[in-house]
Amino acid sequence: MTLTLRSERPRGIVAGRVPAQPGWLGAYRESGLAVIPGVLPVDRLDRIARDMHCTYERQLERLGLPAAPWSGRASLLLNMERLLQADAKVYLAATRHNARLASLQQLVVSDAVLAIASTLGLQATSLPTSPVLQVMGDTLRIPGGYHGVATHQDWPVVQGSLDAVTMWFSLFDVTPRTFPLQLIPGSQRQGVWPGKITEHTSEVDPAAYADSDFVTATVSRGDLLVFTGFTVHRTAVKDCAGLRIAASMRYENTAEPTFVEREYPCAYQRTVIREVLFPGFPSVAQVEGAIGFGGGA
Ligand SMILES: O=C(O)CCC(=O)C(=O)O
Repeated sequence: MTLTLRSERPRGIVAGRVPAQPGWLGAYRESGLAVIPGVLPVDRLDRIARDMHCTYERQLERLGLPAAPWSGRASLLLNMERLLQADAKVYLAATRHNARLASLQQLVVSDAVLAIASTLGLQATSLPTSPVLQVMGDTLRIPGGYHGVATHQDWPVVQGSLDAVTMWFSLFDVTPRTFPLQLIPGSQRQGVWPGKITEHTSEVDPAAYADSDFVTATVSRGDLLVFTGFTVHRTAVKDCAGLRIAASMRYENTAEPTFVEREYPCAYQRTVIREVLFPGFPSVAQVEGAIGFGGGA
């Protein structure tokens, strides 16, 4: 049985603005996690969901399959399911692409979000990597693929500033039945927990915790979940169904003394493929079709 962490939305909260005296700061310091109510503008979340929908819709059209027009979360899920059934490889490529959407990237570095990082004590906030898109759906399981992240901490995966913050942006309401995150309050106080590096993460030894140690974070649309790099957490999967899409993002403190001393390590590396991906592509006509050459010389 896990407790449920609910965000209470105080009166007068305006999306996109961080209050001068945030009530969540004490919770974050104490338990290593907090839900910040109503800070993300819902129209921005809608824009991201619509852009994601566009990605799946274009691919379905390309494959000659019917695509549902945008009408909210249900249409997005329907198109995701259709594409996954038609071609799992294309579905995965589309989902990876969605993590690169400008609308998503804009949200995670929006003024309100960076103000939260600064309220949490980060100076000259830096980003070790781009947002990681976490798609969970009982009808979107990929055989042999990941379905939820096992119990872990984020700091060992990044190894940057000790006071790094993870922020978790959900596009829709998250209930205890729609794949919420579960976290262990106060777990940051033990530093790095015993565990091992796995393919997807750095997994905490199951002997180190009990199910009853976790709280379930339910979030309303527009709320933001924040937690420390040492907060133990996992994806709740049991008895869950429907679609949940969240992006998680890490923020680091350029001024954290051990980060400075260690000369800014970053376990995430960017790789660039130098080979030509599609030999012979594009023809001049294709370039002209895409960008137009206008009337001039
Ligand atoms: O969203 C999820 O299910 C997992 C997210 C997570 O554990 C992380 O970003 O570290």
